[in-house]
Amino acid sequence: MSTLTLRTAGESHGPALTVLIEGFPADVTIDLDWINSELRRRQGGYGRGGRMRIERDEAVFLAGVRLGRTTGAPIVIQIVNRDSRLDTAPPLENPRPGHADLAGAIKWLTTDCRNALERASARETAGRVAGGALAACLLREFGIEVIGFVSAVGAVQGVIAETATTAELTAARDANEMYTPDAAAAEQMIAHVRKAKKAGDTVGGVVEARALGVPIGLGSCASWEQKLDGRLMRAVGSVQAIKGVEIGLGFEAARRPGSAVHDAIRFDAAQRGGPSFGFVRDTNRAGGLEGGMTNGMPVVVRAAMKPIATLVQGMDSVNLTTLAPQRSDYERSDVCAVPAASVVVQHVVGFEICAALREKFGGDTLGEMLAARDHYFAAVQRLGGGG
Ligand code: EPS
Repeated sequence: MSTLTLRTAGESHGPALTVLIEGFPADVTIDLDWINSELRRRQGGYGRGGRMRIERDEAVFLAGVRLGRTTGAPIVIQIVNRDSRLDTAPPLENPRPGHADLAGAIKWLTTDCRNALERASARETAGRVAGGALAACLLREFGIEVIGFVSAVGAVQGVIAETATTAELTAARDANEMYTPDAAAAEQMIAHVRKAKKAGDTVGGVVEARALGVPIGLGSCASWEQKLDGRLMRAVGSVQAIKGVEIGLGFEAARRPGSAVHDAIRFDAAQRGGPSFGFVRDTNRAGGLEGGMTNGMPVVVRAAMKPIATLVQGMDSVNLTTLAPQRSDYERSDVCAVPAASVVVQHVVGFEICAALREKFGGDTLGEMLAARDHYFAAVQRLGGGG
């Protein structure tokens, strides 16, 4: 079966997070050091709170891997929580506006928001990063690279060249604590977070993921649920605190005429062997997706993250037992988790592209997938004038 799926389980302060991945092919070499370095990157970034000084996230493969390679069986990854104290964590009865507290407590018929907040916590994203980093080990075999970075924090907007290579973006991004390739903006972003922290407030921002080397034809226009743009938006929109997702120009496309939105097509024989098969665009306003399918250009997805819901200063709320007005509860939290979100969005985008790659090229093993890819590439070369 080639349907790639990822499920997670685990509470923020439970014993561990668990990830179950099914539909992953055999014979993919696991780059465990790199997976763990991505987990560490997710823990970092300027604006994180005390929890990240406690945790040392590491992926432990409990199933589906033997001698460093996948076996084709379901894969289980565990990430142990050091701050494991679920049964002694205090109840929370004054829901934080913006968190899952109120809706979760009502939904599960309790006045204690603890169960909902434990599962809704962004700690869950460690599991999605582990799964996405595993998927990246497969994407690499196809020459596909996904990078994530911060493009804005609050009103501070970074300027990031559309034509930069992943190596350039990675080097610039990793040179500052804001995970943004724009060094000058990073300093202003850090100052903005520092100011919010002093005020007992929190800040959000915008993150971007770019996938390079993705060939034309992943996803489908045949059926709405197979459309890759919709699947990417669902995956990214489900990341904790994300309130907006756009592909390519996104909302800006609505303001422009068609001639300033669509990406003209030209043929360049020198690029025939590449992901565009020579059907080149000089702009990428579509963000690499047309009709629910990849078009050979980089896939570009941006996400808006709202500020963290836990405010030191609190907000007006209501006690769920007394129904009297109360300031919302304060739990130890982050002031800004936008850098962490850039790592998460990078990996959920990578995972969805990997799922689309599995659907297109199928097979039980990496070798069969690569053979199907070669067959597809050769068949495309036979189209049109090259036939
Ligand atoms: C979170 C609250 C904080 C964050 C947490 C998300 O955790 P704690 O309540 O233990 O201080 O640090 O994020 C993570 C633990 C993580 O791994 O990203 C929340 O309420 O969502």
